Amino acid sequence: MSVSASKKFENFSEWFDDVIFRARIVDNRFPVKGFSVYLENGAFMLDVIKKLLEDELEKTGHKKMYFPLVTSEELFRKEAEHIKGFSKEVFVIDQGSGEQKLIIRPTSETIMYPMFKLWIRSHADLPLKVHQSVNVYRRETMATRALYRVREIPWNEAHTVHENAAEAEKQVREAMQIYETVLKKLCIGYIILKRPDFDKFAGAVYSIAFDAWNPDGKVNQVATIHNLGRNFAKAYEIEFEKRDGSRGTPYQTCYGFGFSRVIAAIIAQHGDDRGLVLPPVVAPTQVVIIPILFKGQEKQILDYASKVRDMLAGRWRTVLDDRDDITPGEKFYHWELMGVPVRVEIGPKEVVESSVTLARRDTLERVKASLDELVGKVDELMRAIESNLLERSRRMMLSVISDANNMEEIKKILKERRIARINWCGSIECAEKLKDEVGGEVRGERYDIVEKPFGPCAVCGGEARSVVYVARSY
Ligand code: PR8
Repeated sequence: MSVSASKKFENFSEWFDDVIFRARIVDNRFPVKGFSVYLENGAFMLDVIKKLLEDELEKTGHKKMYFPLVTSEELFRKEAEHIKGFSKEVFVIDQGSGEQKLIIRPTSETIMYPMFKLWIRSHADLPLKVHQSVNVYRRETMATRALYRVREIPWNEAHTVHENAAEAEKQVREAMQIYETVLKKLCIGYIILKRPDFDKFAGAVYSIAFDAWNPDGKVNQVATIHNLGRNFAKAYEIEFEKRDGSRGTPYQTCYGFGFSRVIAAIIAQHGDDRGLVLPPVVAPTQVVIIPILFKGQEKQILDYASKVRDMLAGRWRTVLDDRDDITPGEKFYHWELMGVPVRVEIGPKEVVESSVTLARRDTLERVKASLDELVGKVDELMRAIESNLLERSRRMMLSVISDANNMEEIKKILKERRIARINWCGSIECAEKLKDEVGGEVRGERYDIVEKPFGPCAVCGGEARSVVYVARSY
């Protein structure tokens, strides 16, 4: 994949805004900052992704519940770090006439945990694992960006409570596997990083994050997992009777999966200058059949195309585009923009031969198949598209990372819209210097693999404590 020869890589913002609008994902013209409309294809993808994730959560014993949209100021203020992190970002409903103000959830810890306190009595009530797919609201002060940084955030949040620290630690691993499973199905390339302490979730002991590559070099944090230790349990007075009969404070985790950012990653990582390229699992239309009509043979061709549609429709979301007011070329253009994985072309030759011509969206390759082979061949193509997209995206993730040994090298890498891997002494001063002088954030060290420092701190030259990734972000 060439990093320079396309509009997507050269002028990402323009490409992205154009594609999400024309492919009917999002209309971002709603006149309130950070709020937008999910059009039919965006809404469809959102529902599919939600279902993929919820299935994995249910399989691993998470119970689905729905909690209120609001919390009270009193509940919101219980965990000191949490307030610090979120108080500037909340939307407040002023009810007037002396009634207490309500705070719209920026996340649901302060709404769920007072209920956990009521529900948890003894070790027999643990582990408690709940989740909900809802919108949360954050008055983002930074520039908002469709899907990437919004103020109405569609996500899934899961919250768990455990008897001891080891169980909570195990839960972090389980959450990681769940997110990996779903992101793999969507063919997304990412790295898993443990955030530096200064960037962890407000109130957490540590946070890990999934950073997905983006064509403009900014990383896209699609999901995070937080080990909360006992910080919230203490603040919300969640206690339980331990196995030995004594009272104890449980350990908690929470994790969130940002649906809009995942949609953004699918579009940004797989798309090309013709538009969307969708992994079959999330494509609203998976197969489009385009009849190439010739004078005098319209009926035979359309009848044959209908037969082909009937063979595929029960298996794949299939559309027969039999519009007669636009040309086949215009139809190709339209469905390529929509990212439909497989196109079936049917002209007079195919009717005579009892065959079809199949075109795959990811590589634009075309192959012929006989009608007998049709179903098997389409299945095969779908699998091939899925594995190609995954491979391509994973390769891209690795190829945008380069080692840097000093500020100059870091600057150069970020300028090339890439991610720098550096040795870091661990000091906040060096992280701040990076931010001020090269605009890069220390995103953290790898969580899934161990990486040992290979030189001194790239910023101050002092002894390095860890290998971290530096990038710009959304
Ligand atoms: C938590 N509490 O809150 P988190 N636009 C789009 N996506 C966003 C935005 C935004 N403005 N802000 C966050 N996200 C924890 C875990 C319950 C769940 C998405 O964690 O603040 C991002 O993908 O890290 C982020 O990783 C995820 O929500 C969780 O948000």
